[in-house]
Amino acid sequence: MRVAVVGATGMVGEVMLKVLEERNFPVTELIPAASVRSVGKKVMFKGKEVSVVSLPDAVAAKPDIALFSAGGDVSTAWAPKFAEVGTRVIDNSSAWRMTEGIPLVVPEINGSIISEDDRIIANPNCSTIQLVMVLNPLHERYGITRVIVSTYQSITGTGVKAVEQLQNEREGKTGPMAYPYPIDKNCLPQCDVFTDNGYTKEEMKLTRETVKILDDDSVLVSATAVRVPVQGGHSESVNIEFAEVPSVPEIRTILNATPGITLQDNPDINLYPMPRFAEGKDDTFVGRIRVDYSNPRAVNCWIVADNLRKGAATNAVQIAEYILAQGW
Ligand code: 2RA
Repeated sequence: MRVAVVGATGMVGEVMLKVLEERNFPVTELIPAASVRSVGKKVMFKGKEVSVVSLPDAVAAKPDIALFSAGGDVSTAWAPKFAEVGTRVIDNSSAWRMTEGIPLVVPEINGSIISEDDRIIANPNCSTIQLVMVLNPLHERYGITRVIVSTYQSITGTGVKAVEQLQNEREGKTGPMAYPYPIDKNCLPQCDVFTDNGYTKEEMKLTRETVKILDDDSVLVSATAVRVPVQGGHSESVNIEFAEVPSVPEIRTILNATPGITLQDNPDINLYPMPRFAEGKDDTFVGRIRVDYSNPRAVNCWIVADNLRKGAATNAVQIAEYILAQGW
């Protein structure tokens, strides 16, 4: 398949190339595309240097699939142009996620909503993906009524500028700021910008995308998104309320049997998920599952995943694999 990676020189774009290689996706021609300032740069793919091309040239190449991770403005402007030449676009930006008729997909959960006619498929937000990976099997078993989630998000979710800010702060240097405040030895209760309702865009993504993916607008979601000086992945403390009193042992059994989830839950040996050990892996890790003694119909848990992999690149490639498997 001819595969374009739009934003190939960015943090997620580079992981997309790595995941395509690792999973041996049948790429017959790679078309790395980026902004004008990156045209001519080289990316490595399968041991060979490939030149980055402009977006118009990438459209002209009529790729079968285009993986996008170049920001919402580029997706808004260019995804339709690729779609017009028959390309199936898998977009990692937030541009199309809540658009009526655009599938918002975590393949393990709702891959089947993708139809042969779909030309733009939205990849959910990283903190949403790891959350719904755990919520979905439990929603199917018990019915979820309410979710309260607090995230502890890696600076890699912001990008290279944030990684450089943390590095500079730790080395006692000044430099460009990705955040309004220092991030080292600090936590910022702000991921992305604030909206008019007092919540950040990240918190509203978690709230709205979760309901769309579970396809159940009766599920109530309340989110607080926090940026922490961590690089391996996002962590989430989640309180899940069900329509009936759940069984923690059964919840553990269900999650342990769910593809894409690794259960790490044994307080006796201090076993629980951590971003440092989730980094570079594709599973969603869950632990600290315990009864909420303030509400018999609720449990608490802790969810961790590499936000650049399952939270972005790997989920996008898995969508491409799903499409490939349909033989369209
Ligand atoms: C973040 N989820 O972590 C957002 C975008 N990657 O900043």
